[in-house]
Amino acid sequence: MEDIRNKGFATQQIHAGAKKDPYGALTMPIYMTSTFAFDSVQQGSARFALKEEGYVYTRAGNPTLSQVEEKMAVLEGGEAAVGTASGMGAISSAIWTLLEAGDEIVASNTLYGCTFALFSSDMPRIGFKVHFVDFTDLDALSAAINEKTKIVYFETPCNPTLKVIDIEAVCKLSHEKNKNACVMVDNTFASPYLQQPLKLGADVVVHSATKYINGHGDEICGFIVGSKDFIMAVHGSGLKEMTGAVMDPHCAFMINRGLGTLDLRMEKHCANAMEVAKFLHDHPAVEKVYYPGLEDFEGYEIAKKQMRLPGAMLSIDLRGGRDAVGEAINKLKLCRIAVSLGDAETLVEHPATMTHATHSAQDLKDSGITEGLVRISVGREDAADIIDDLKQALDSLL
Ligand code: LCS
Repeated sequence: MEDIRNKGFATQQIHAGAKKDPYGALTMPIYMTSTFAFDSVQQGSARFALKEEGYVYTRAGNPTLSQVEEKMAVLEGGEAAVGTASGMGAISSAIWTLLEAGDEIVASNTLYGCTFALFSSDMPRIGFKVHFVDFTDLDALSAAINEKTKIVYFETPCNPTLKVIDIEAVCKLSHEKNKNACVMVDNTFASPYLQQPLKLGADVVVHSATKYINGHGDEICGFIVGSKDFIMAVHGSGLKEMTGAVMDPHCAFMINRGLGTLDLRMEKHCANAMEVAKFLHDHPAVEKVYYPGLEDFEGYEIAKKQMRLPGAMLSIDLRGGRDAVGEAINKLKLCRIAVSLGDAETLVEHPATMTHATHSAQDLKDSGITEGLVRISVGREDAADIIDDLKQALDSLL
């Protein structure tokens, strides 16, 4: 469908990337093959030289992947996309494609634990300088960007404090300070249904598609979305030669299926999250609720400006601190104690000792993660049942 980019989100999430199948299959089959046979040496050589379109080897491309990659590109408003074996695979493949010796990175000081470890420990270990900044402080951000800055990297809302960063303002400032800087946004917490960073000036979007994009908690995968040239470069080096973190065809099939209901799932997640956030806001055992949909939350106005709905991730500070976390969370009966997010089940975790366990005490402080912080990925159960379960657990603290 040629004019798919002019259609609505629901139409795009179902039809984008659809291909004509030789047998008329409506659903894209799983091309579970490592390699593709050529009709002749000349054909193989032409494909390697990019002089003829067609597939060569699944690490470089596969029809089942192509469909879901085209769909993600359309949903994010990018020219092209590539699927990866995990969210970390997406982040590493994207940054390895860009970096040259001597380049510097400016990164948000509130990030998913493994992304933070990549930037705070692994990148410096191999010689790249990384400056960490609070991206809500535009003066500090401006001071950190220089002529060596190759990548400006952030998530919004941030994992796990839900800090909201003004995408448009950060992109404008970054490009003013260094027109060659690549602004890379991790859109995992929002999904393209809620927020489209490329339309606000970002150069590249990365995803842990393990989360809302898949939505069923049964795959580990990721995406990189950007310009055609950048995605070609990712295919040619970062992904193909450096990380090798390609998405497998079965996973691409599952993601294609998951994406067909993204809008419906996000509407339900967000409606549930708003009810849960309001309940938690008024509960006496809760000191603070971190949720971009609450008017008294710092990021409320920016979230309203750049997100369709405020998402379904939230965190709470318990008045009783770390001791209260163990006491209350172990009493949950319906909500599950687990990391990850975006699944049908409501998932509850303790960032300081789980997703952000590699943070030092200072890192936790800088990212705003308290000992009593509990993160909740509000699922798609009935809101009343989620609230009942949280209530019985929290009431035990009173
Ligand atoms: N980006 C964000 C914002 C994430 O939350 C995660 C994983 C990743 C990237 C990495 O994606 P993966 O390789 O796992 O697909 N976040 C997790 C979390 O908060 N709990 O468990 C995993």
